[in-house]
Amino acid sequence: MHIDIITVQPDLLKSPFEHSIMKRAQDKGLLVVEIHHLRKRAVNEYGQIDDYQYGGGAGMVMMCKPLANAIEALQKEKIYDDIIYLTPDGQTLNQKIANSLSLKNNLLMICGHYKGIDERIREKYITKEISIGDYVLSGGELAAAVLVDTIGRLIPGVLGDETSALTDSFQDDLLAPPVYTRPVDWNGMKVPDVLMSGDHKKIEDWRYEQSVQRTKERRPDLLG
Ligand code: 6GU
Repeated sequence: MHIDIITVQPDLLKSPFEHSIMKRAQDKGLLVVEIHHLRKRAVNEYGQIDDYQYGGGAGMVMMCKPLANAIEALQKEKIYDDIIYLTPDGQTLNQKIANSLSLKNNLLMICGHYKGIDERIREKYITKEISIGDYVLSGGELAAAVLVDTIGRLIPGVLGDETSALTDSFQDDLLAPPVYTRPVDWNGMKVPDVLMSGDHKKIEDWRYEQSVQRTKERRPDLLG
């Protein structure tokens, strides 16, 4: 998968993909992430990419021309399955959306700042609008990092069996069960006997029950 990201804060997007599973995905050649600095498309020598909003009001709006130029330059090289705008008024990200995006080949993500981007860019180019939750971030970069991470780990071949995404919380609308490692007795707190029984069927049943119980207690909304 190839993911292009257009941003005015390229430094914010350096580190998130240089570690752990995102690094492994790129090292294996399964994921390429390319950051594109919108400032290179500025309308003047001062690096301007935003302007006051029509109708008045506080906050700047990202202008059409720099964004259109950046998007169209990238579209000359690739056909995008989706052009995604990260915005608090988008569809709230969940595992189902992540699963479906993980099957795409080329994605373009646009990070907004200030009051956001001119509505005409949304109308003309954007095919999906995604929010990562009901709170406000200073810009779309951290949201883009979250989106790339959640998609990237689902790309076939990125995770080995030992870290299979299939057993993650939310994968079947259930939270993950509790997990334990050595020692068996930590200051009098013991690991549940069933996990040491060696009976795989029993362990599987126990984990499923724990998942259901945990989901009922913490996220009854997931059970429908
Ligand atoms: Cl995608 N952008 C911003 N600026 N804030 C957010 C968000 C996105 N998702 C949740 N809050």
